[in-house]
Amino acid sequence: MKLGLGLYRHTLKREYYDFARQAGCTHVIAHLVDYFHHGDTNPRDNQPTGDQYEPWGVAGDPSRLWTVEEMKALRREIEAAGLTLAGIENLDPAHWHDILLDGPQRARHIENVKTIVCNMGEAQIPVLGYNFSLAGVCGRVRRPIGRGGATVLGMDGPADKPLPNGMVWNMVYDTNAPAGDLAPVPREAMWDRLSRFLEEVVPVAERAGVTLAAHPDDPPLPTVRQQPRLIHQPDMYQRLIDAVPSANNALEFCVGTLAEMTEGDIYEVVDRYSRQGKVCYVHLRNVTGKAPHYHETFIDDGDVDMSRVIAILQRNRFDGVIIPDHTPTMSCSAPWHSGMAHTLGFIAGVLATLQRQSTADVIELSAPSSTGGKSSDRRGDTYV
Ligand SMILES: [Mn+2]
Repeated sequence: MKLGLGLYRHTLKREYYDFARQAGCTHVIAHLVDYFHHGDTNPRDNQPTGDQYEPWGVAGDPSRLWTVEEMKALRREIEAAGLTLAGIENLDPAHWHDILLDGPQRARHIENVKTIVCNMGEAQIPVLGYNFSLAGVCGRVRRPIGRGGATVLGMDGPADKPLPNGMVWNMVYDTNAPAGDLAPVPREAMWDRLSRFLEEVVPVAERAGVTLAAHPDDPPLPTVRQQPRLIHQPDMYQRLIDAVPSANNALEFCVGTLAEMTEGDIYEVVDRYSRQGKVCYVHLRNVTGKAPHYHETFIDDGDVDMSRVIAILQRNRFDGVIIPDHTPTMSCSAPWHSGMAHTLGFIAGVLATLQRQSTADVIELSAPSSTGGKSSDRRGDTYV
């Protein structure tokens, strides 16, 4: 397992790379979408927040796709700082909104995504994280209710205000959209959109050497803003995987979102998907409660035993990157950095402990056993 840090577009610079290395990271996941563009309710010193129904910001230039040259330059500058660029997280709504909406520009937007995937392959960036969601990450509120009065994000109940025209995935893609709201999309129609997307793009990703990694719907509710969510219970990830079986169709495995879901046991869920080899990379975040009544917590302070989650991933030979997802902000002059450093330190500590245990196991297993040797069965088939 590798320790990484996710960096937003405006933080893709040397100062942040050095911070990542100092905290023990070897890898970076880069966001190229600028979620904060014209985002008046979305300050740049934290994860993208917005207000409960306010969008993060305005999407990018629809005619300007990420080029091979800029992605190569990014990979090289990250490598020059001593890190590896493990992947790019999220597509810009400007480039693919009509795939989500099944709109008139769908064919062009499919070509956009294929081009981006091919460009990534040429730039030797192996992973594209995405989130196939109409409402996106929205409906959350901020409260100073974390440990020590830390400000955290969460939900106080459903978020059903309809999605206005011109907005998708919590960003505005058309500032001149006519007044009105998007009519609710039938759930199966949305699944059909996802299946068609995968059928068309996965073969291109295979040839390009790029893995598509799907984030579950965060927050995970059957509907948000009256639009269906596809991955709002743990079992639904399997439908996505089975839609187009391929090593390049995998998961951006968000433990916090999965833990917010009302069904399933988070440890069994981690075991089930990592055992299949479908976990491409991991977002690690702790929470307390279940959607739509939950809030984010410090990594060591929520409902989930994160050391157990990491131990299950290790036992199933997960060898990808773990990044902190979101954290509460801390009361100091660098609220985002301190939250991240705290989480990274926790993960690094668990990884070091597991490494020490596995080394001890090897020593123990190679020594003559006086008890007839049941030690190789010690880990058994359970996910505990
Ligand atoms: Mn996540």
